[in-house]
Amino acid sequence: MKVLITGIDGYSGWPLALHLLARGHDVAGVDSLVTRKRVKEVGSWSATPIPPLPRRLAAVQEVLGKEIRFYRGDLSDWALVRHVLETERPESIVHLAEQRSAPYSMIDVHHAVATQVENLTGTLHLLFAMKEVVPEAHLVKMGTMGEYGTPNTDIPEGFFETEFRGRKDTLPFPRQAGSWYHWSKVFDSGDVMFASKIFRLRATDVMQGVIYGIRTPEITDDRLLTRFDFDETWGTALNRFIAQAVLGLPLTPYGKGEQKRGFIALEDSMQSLRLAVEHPAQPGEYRVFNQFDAAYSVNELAERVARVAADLGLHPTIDHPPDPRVEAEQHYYNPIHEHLPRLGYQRTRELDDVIREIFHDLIRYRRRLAARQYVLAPTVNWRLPDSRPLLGARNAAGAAPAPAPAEPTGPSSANSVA
Ligand code: USQ
Repeated sequence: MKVLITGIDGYSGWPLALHLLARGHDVAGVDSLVTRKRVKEVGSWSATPIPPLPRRLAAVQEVLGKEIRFYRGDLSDWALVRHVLETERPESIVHLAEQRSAPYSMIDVHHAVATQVENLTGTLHLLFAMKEVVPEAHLVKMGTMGEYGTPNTDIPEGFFETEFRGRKDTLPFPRQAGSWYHWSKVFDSGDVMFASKIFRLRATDVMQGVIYGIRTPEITDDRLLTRFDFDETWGTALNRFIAQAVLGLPLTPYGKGEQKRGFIALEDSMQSLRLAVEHPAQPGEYRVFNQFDAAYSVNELAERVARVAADLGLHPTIDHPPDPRVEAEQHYYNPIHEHLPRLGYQRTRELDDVIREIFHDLIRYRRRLAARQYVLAPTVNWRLPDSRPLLGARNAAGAAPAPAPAEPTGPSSANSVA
């Protein structure tokens, strides 16, 4: 199948391209490379060294013997979006090109606005371009489980049956997002649902849980590694906890640590996106998949990381910094996730095995973590606007960091855990 991936240079976009190529799909991608810039903006870098895009593409050619057609540009550019769709005429579009960080969107008014304008504009451009150029194509849109928030009821897959004053209907389940980023995804979902109705587009909205992991089977060469963020803004909980353990820093479940989320391994997330691509929605159909394997509290994650770390001879402690976010620190959480298994989805990775795998890689790249250690502390506070005055220029204590050493691109020596 001809698949276009928007956001192909990102954490999920890159391994998805490799996964689809390995299964015989034809892959093209578009990306503005803005995540690379934004990670620099907060003073960080990927723990795994990511080659410049042309070298990444050359590595795909050399290692996998496959070609990815690449377009550099931003989905805010209507002419570019039309051009890519007219040139590629994809059968399926996996839309990942959005600002993906909740803390980044909470930094100040400018980051909130940039997040919402960018995410909504890109999606609207894609929807209109699909209508004009490839109305038969299927859109697989990356949403987020965080759109639902943490209601005190089970969470259905997008829609639920309800009765009010004696009348029944099937309606979208209420959304109660917890950041400007998560709200941008809610608004996007509304736009995709509406466009599928009026333009009769095929659409799947994937409510993605928190993804963890560093490797997929197609990553057989260091040049094919995906990015791995560990800073407060771009790194997600489990990935950050492992980076903290490698550096001998306390793990940081925020507040009481009983906030639960749905989690899925990177490799299984790729499997589920492929299944969505290979089983398109019907014309005019807007369907919603909840995409995660199991729910864990952040305390459980920290404890599991600490156990695996102990097996590796590390002895991390667990700290509970005050929660910088406005979120329930203890709550009911039981989302339903049945649609993907009906398409054949099966979990293949166990949490502890992936934690071990991430440790293995992060120990190799310990020097890169150590050189950016100051980005780990939480400084973006949901309650205080403009809580982080100078991105990338201050450490947690408010002092400017020492000038950054040159970026080490090779792994540290294998046993440099201390
Ligand atoms: N958390 C900690 N300690 C940390 C970092 C995070 O306790 O050091 C907590 C947060 O307070 C939150 C939970 O871990 O309760 C998850 O936070 P996260 O940073 O791992 O993930 P989140 O901000 O929710 O966003 C991530 C991705 C986003 C995706 C979302 C899926 O960055 O793109 O949409 O996961 S979900 O969480 O289901 O909405």
